[in-house]
Amino acid sequence: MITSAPTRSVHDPDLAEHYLHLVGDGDEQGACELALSLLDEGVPAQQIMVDLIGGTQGRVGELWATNQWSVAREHAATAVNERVLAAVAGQLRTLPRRGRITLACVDGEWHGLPARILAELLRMDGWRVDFLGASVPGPHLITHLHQTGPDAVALSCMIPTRLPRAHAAITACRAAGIPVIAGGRGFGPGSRYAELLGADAWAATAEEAVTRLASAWPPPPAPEFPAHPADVLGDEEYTHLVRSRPQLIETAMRRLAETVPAVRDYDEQQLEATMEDFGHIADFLAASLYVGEPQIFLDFTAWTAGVLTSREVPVSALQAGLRLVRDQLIDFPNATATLTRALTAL
Ligand code: B12
Repeated sequence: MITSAPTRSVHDPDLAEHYLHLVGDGDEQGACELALSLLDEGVPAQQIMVDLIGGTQGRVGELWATNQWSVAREHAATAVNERVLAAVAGQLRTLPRRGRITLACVDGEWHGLPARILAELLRMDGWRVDFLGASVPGPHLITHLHQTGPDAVALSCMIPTRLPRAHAAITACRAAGIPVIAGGRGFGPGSRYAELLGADAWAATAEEAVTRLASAWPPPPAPEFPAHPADVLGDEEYTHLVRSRPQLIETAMRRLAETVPAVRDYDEQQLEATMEDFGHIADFLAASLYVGEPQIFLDFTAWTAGVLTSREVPVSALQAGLRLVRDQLIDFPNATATLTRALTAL
């Protein structure tokens, strides 16, 4: 029985640093012990999950992005964080007293931990949660809904490239008569694209989602919007870009080798990474056209420039790549204008 206030706080920078060190060292046992001792002391489980585990996960990714940690170290640290989350959740006993909720990451969305944190917070608040995990294809999600009949679907989208798939999932859930709460950074600042894509509700954080679902659920039916999605979203330019993606990348790779001779000496791994980068350019541009928000693409290019710089790749390489893509899209004014804005900003 805890009688006094906890002596430690997850907001203490030294404690956060110590936990990051354990996670970065792959010290699963040490990290679990620290988190469980905080829980024993009376630190609320929500704080451990959101602030300590979630906050550390953000730092792990930043260390990867700035090339201070390898992908392998990031993956190992993410695995430790997932394990700690499960260990803390395993200590809690709550009986379902609200409804049933399905929680899934949209198709192609591999950032699974933020949704997992939300799942645990909802369980603690008395929901029966069906957590479907990362990258759930739309048709499988709908089959699951028909089998379980939940009161709500919570959809997580952390990268805007998945917004078209998120839109398809939201539309299908609503057609099945189940209201959708959307969240995750992919839905933009203040979850602004969630509303545009027809979600019934949205929340910026897991705590906000818990409050929203506890106080006013189900929400009043949202107006059917857009009445004819194809008229507003996913216009001709988006459709062209998605259809021509393989050809666009292939041509850009060929022309890159012609204009930057060093590319001819790339090994297989470097060629693969370059192709992947062209894929990201195409995907972020497509999402930007789909939603009609150039900012999605500008954020992506600014972030990519930072990632490349910390790996000693000159920004001129990204600029060359953007020009090679733009050259192939001259008949598409929105795509061209967005690429030009990104080039100017770089
Ligand atoms: C760790 C990480 C990764 C790991 C993921 C490991 C894993 N298994 O989860 C790896 C290295 C694999 C990765 C890969 C990529 N990543 Co990444 N990643 C991150 C990072 C650093 C942390 C993500 C995280 O877990 N945060 C911790 C959580 C707890 O934070 P949070 O967002 O506050 O979470 C809350 C809310 O989002 C909300 N929430 C989440 N889901 C839901 C759902 C509902 C319904 C509700 C209501 C609320 C809600 O509740 C959460 C808890 O409060 C972020 C940047 C960041 N600082 O967050 C980038 C980030 C998400 N990644 C990004 C990118 C670009 C990528 C890649 C494309 C990189 C690449 N070039 O390959 C790939 C794409 C992979 C894919 N297809 O999904 C970008 C997204 C771009 C953008 N928004 O414009 C980000 C934002 C980095 C950036 N630009 O600064 N990534």
